[in-house]
Amino acid sequence: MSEAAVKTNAAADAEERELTDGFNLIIDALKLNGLNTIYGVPGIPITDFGRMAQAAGIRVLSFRHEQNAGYAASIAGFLTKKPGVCLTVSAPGFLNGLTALAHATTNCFPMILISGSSEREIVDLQQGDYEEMDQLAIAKPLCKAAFRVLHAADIGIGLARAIRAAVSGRPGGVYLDLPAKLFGQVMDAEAGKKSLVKVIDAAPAQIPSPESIKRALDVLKSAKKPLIILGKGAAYAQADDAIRQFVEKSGIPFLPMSMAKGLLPDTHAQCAGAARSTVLKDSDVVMLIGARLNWLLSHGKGKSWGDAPKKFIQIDIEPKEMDSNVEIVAPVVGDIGSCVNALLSGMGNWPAAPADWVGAVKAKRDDNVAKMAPRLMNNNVPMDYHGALGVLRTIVKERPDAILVNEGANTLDLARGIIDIYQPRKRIDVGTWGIMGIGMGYAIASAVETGKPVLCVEGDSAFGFSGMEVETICRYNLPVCIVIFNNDGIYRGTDVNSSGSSDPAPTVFVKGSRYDKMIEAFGGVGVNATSPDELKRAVNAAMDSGKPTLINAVLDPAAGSESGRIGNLNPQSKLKKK
Ligand code: ADP
Ligand code: TZD
Ligand code: MG
Repeated sequence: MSEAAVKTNAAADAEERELTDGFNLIIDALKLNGLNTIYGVPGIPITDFGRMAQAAGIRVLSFRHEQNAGYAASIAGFLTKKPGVCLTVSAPGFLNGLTALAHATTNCFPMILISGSSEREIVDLQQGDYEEMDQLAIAKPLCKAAFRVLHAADIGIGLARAIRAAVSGRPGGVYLDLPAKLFGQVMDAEAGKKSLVKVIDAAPAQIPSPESIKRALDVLKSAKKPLIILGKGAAYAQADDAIRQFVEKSGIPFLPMSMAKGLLPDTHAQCAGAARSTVLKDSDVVMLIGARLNWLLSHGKGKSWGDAPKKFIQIDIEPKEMDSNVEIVAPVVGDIGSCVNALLSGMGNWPAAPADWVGAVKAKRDDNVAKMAPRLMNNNVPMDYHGALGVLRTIVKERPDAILVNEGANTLDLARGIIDIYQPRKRIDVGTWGIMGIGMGYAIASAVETGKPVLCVEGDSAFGFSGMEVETICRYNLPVCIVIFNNDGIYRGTDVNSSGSSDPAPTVFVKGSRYDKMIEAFGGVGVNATSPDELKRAVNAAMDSGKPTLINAVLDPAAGSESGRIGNLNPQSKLKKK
């Protein structure tokens, strides 16, 4: 046969064989594993990938900034127990997404950041490719695992590894590096199909040892003043019924961490939310369920925990979490569903919780709630936090299935305490880092993943970090109502520049800003609310209509305090000039 004839035969063969490529294999691998939503920002080298994914039935939500897309993916992971997927371009897009990946890891949310990258040969020789960066190396210390796929035939395995790493054990963020060349790599379609992996049992149950369960129950039974603390790991676990049964059977007061609110309603007879300082100080045995003894719990020691000796029981999937801050006398390592069910089975005829303790906690709580009540009914103009939050508290009570997103300083701390939550995973907020900027990303993912209405309660500063995504909310016509607590600045709007120059002080913004006008630019509903009554009307109208709405709630600029409730963490100079 002549050389020309051989070539023609080979071409004919190739034509007959069905082919696939990197683009299609990534899409097929995602779909095979039930990852049907992508949050991202398009550009080289992933523009066509986004289009093709959309055409193939994946929901592709295009954001204005990768950080917001990343936060959306991270909370999608929290809400669904499947890794949220964020897709970015190389170097700058990747870096923008990286904050969210680190955030996901810190908060124990499963997420996969997929970034396109430039050519390895050029990156490794540092020859200056378009958006050149050694992304894999940079991602590694900031996430739970990081992988790169170089060959189309490895896409299936690469994604399987990413999914397992994200959701198994303690969940976290995973980086998946996809160089531009991979997308166009062609291979035989049949072989491609075979190379895909449907991950079986991605987060296997981790059964606690029977001894650890017995030890924990013995310690708990010995307590005179027991306390259960529920953390966002317990909310993530989706073992809602078992947790409720366990808490109720034990009769022990429980304290929900911010994002664990609603696992049992905040109005539950055993809820000690409004008696927080009392129960931390006076308890003698504390059982942590999916909550770490980090700064949010004052590391389990010091003034807020009082002088009385305490014993800690901790349930967590991560063995290394035990003894991280104080001694854990009864570590229970396993997934929360398995652990709590094992506790329930071992409880037998559980004695009633000590009545004097339960009574004392309830009395303190009822007293605090009663003291707060009149402040929440005030109709002051300009509004203060309590007047505005009193209104929102009632609205959430009447609409318990709405998801509340919350960020800010005073806006966060006061809303967390005042707005009762009635169902699991209905309150999402700044999390472990106390981060500003989660607002719009969280709102978008909540609406997309759950189909429920979303209420965002945002400080004016907090909102600014993700504010441009109101266009995204309008574009996808999501049922999101944003309320901005506008006090003209960070903590307060009253700071003055003591230098005598005309610059404003670092913590204040333009006075009398009208954030409501922002959403009007994109066809959403904007409302300026100056009193609790106006606020109430506007929020109810937004929640009824489901239309994207932004309410500028005009607050007294002097109403807040420096750093909200965590002013004690804020170093302040005693030498500063007045
Ligand atoms: P919070 O901020 O609400 O106090 P943290 O984020 O500090 O909560 O703690 C959550 C804990 O829950 C982490 O230590 C994490 O390992 C753990 N966790 C997450 N998911 C599970 C699960 N399914 N089973 C057991 N523990 C879990
Ligand atoms: N940047 C990031 C990413 N996270 C942060 N937490 C901060 C900066 C610092 N910071 C806070 O801790 S709260 C806050 C900032 C900038 C804003 C508080 O102002 P606000 O809320 O308007 O959102 P209030 O109601 O005025 O207190
Ligand atoms: Mg403010």
